[in-house]
Amino acid sequence: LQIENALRKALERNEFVLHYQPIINLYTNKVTGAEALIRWKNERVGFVSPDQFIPIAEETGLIIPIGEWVLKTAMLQLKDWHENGMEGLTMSVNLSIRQFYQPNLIPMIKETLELAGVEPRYLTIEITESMTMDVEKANVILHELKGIGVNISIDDFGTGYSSLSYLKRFPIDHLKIDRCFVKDIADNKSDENIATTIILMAHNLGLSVIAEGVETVDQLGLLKQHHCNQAQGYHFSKPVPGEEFPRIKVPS
Ligand code: G
Ligand code: G
Ligand code: MN
Ligand code: NA
Repeated sequence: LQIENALRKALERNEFVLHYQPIINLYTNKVTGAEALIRWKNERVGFVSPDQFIPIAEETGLIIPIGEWVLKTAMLQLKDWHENGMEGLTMSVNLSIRQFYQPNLIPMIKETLELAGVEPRYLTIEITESMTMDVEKANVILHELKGIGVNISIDDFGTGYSSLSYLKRFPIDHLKIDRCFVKDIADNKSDENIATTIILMAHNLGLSVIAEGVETVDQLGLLKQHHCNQAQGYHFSKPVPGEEFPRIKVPS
């Protein structure tokens, strides 16, 4: 309850900040995107991880204004980067389930893109498998999102409820392999097989693949060998404040 009360005041007190983690194209070794990740620092409860407060924000409905703040902040940051040497960079923003099913979602995204002056093709919306339990409703929303021109990623792929049939039906652009499948790919043959099977399946469905949680050169080597398209993880960079992002150097 202490956290809930603090969370209610966090927006007006400017206690949220976004950090950005680079997404690297494995064919060019260049940063092609950023994922926006929210951080909260409260003077009384201290630093709180999104794993802790996003669920509370969901329950209380506070996720709606917080989510709008995230999108607006990320799009204004992206506009600034586009105007300062990072043309073509894309921005990925995580949606939570309540946001996804909120009736105002599509107009809110359109208005935010217009306000920031960012073209929809530079925005990627990340959703998780578990948000698509209501397959019919999810399919309608995903088509509306595609209709305004944004890209869609399935985040944490492989960890949630999985019906492979929806992958074919949904208008998805990218599949993000959850970091638990990346962790042991270089040490464990069956984990390597799982990751490579996900990549093959995604490619057969016309999706590009992003590996999450890449921490070592060995993991990266295997992912490249199996034609994974993009990657993110501590090997390249942890999520950093906006000021630091343009200075990130990609290790080769
Ligand atoms: O960055 P890590 O930074 O600790 O993020 C932990 C979890 O919180 C991840 O599952 C991530 O997707 C989620 N998360 C981070 N930022 C946001 C956000 O802006 N909105 C939502 N809905 N989830 C977020
Ligand atoms: O669920 P989602 O993929 O949006 O969450 C991203 C989370 O993964 C964030 O908490 C981010 O800080 C974390 N993360 C990013 N790269 C790595 C990595 O290389 N290793 C680990 N352990 N976590 C990572
Ligand atoms: Mn994500
Ligand atoms: Na993930």
